[in-house]
Amino acid sequence: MVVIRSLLFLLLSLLSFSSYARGANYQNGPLVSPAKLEMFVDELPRMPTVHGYGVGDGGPVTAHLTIGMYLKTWKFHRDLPPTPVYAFGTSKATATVPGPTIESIQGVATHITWENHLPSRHILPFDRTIPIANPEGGGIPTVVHLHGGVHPPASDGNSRAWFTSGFKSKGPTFVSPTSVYPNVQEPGNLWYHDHAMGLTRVNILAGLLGSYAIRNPSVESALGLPSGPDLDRTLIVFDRSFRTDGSLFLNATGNNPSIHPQWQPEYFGDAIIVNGKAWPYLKVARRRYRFRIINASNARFFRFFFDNGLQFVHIGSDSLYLHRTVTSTNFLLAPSEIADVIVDFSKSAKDTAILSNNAAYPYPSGDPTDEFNGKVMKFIIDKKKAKDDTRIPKRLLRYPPPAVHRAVETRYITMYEYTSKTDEPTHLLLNNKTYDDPITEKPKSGTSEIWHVINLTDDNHPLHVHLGLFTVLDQQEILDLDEFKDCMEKKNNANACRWKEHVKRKRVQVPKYERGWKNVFKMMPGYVTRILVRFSMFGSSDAEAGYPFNATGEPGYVYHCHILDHEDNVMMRPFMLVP
Ligand SMILES: *[C@@H]1O[C@H](CO)[C@@H](O)[C@H](O)[C@H]1NC(C)=O
Ligand SMILES: *[C@@H]1O[C@H](CO)[C@@H](O)[C@H](O)[C@H]1NC(C)=O
Ligand SMILES: *[C@@H]1O[C@H](CO)[C@@H](O)[C@H](O)[C@H]1NC(C)=O
Ligand SMILES: *[C@@H]1O[C@H](CO)[C@@H](O)[C@H](O)[C@H]1NC(C)=O
Ligand SMILES: CC(=O)N[C@H]1CO[C@H](CO)[C@@H](O)[C@@H]1O
Ligand SMILES: [Cu+2]
Repeated sequence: MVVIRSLLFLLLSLLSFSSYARGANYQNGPLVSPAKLEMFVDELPRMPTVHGYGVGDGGPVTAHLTIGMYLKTWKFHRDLPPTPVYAFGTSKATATVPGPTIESIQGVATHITWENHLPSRHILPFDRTIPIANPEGGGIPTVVHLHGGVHPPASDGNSRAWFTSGFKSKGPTFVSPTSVYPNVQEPGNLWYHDHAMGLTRVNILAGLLGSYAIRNPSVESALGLPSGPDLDRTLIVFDRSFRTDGSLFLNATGNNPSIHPQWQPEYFGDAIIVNGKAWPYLKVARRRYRFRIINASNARFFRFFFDNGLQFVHIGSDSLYLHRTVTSTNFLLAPSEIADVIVDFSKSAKDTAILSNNAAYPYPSGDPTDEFNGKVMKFIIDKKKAKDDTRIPKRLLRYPPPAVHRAVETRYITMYEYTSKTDEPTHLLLNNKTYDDPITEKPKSGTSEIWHVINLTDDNHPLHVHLGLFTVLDQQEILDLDEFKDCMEKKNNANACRWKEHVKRKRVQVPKYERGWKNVFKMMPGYVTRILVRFSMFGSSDAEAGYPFNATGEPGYVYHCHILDHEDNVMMRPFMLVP
């Protein structure tokens, strides 16, 4: 039996690592121990800024940008050899990891032509047995999604709209290399990243991500917050492991190698990287700063806190401002969530502040953090107090509250994890459906819906809905979980399994800093989380307004778990808006 299994594994491995899948020499050399990388020796980089608008006579005008994806090397730490990465940039010479920060202006469209310049061998191992983009002509499929963006379906970076270098091969839903981002939505924080079918986790691990901000200069300057390139900083946080030759390490062996030769349910890296440097430092003045913190980890949650008790004043969550500021001493950020906070270093008794992390991994029931992944970066605070004429207003920007009575549809989204005989996860699905199963969610454009997200797994899954915005209404713990789970595994129907009789009356509220409109939320295991999703713009007063572009039609949008390893295999479903 063992022999047969080994033979089968060998055969599958050979099949799965066919010539183009097999990187030249990844996986060489032992892993770098995080203890070998001295912390706080590299300065926090500022990624290049690219303006998503041009200057016209009457003010900003639409810009047409070209951003490429390049194979190059990147220094993640003073003592690490250069690491082969995939980097976004306006040229190979200027490409960075993370990519350039794109700054757009509300109401002024940005057109971006995304170009793939990647040679055909991937720098990381990947799995060909999960649903995956499979180019006939070889090459590395990529497609860019602007996370948090409100844009037409053809510009959504649909997972099957991938393309390879020189557009030699294109996925079935590919329409155009140019995406149109109307920037009609509210000012706030977005990020762009690869979204190719079955390759998202490896392409992002390789470096294909960057931040994107939409600004409304007049509305935002009236708030009086810290602003300008020195005081308003974006921190893109992710975790990576390295080999001693500098290469990125991703385990080439799956947790169920006889089923999926390479896929593992969660990637965790040993080093915490901020703006492309492992545990960097930043010298700051003794005053207020604004930090837009993007969690771009594959699977690591972060619970951020300062070692010296400094507080965070939350002003935004995901892509929107909060209505009121919320102060916290620590907060939890799931993959792909964005926190927008003010930190006042004048309140620090010490001259240093270490941004730290204590989220178990996998969250919430995995290993505790250690001395390495428990630290993120260090702020070195100037001794003398700086002049500071910024302020933190109690009220920020107000958007309509969720109008539950206006919701036109109720849906149930159940999260299932499937395991092998040895109890190792093999794949995860939403509503027991694969990506290829026919579309079941067809919301009416310009309306709101109530979704009940039922998490029947042991993990916390950050659910992300493209295009829409949602507010978490409440979370109810499931009682008699085993009985309910049993029923769901037989019937896959929340009403038939009488879910209402299986939840605690007590409704658990979400933290105040997450009560605004969001595009990702952490779905607690063993809970039913109710969200109000709006597929509409904010109209005048509380009314819902339609999109100022055609949001219906092919290829539609998707909703998915933002743990990238889950999204790829295949916790992602399409949805289509209808008129
Ligand atoms: C890679 O994954 C396999 C299967 O889960 C495991 O046995 C092995 O220890 C992992 N290798 C490393 C270096 O983590
Ligand atoms: C980042 O997001 C991942 C995936 O959702 C999550 O596991 C991790 O805890 C988050 N990290 C931070 C720092 O928020
Ligand atoms: C889940 O999907 C599988 C594969 O399509 C099917 O065999 C099974 O009956 C489904 N389970 C439920 C409860 O619908
Ligand atoms: C929107 O696009 C779809 C698909 O391309 C098309 O069928 C439909 O007619 C369009 N609707 C409008 C109002 O243009
Ligand atoms: C059905 C199921 O797997 N439920 C899990 C939900 O989350 C709790 C807390 O993590 C677990 O204990 C349950 O097993
Ligand atoms: Cu997940």
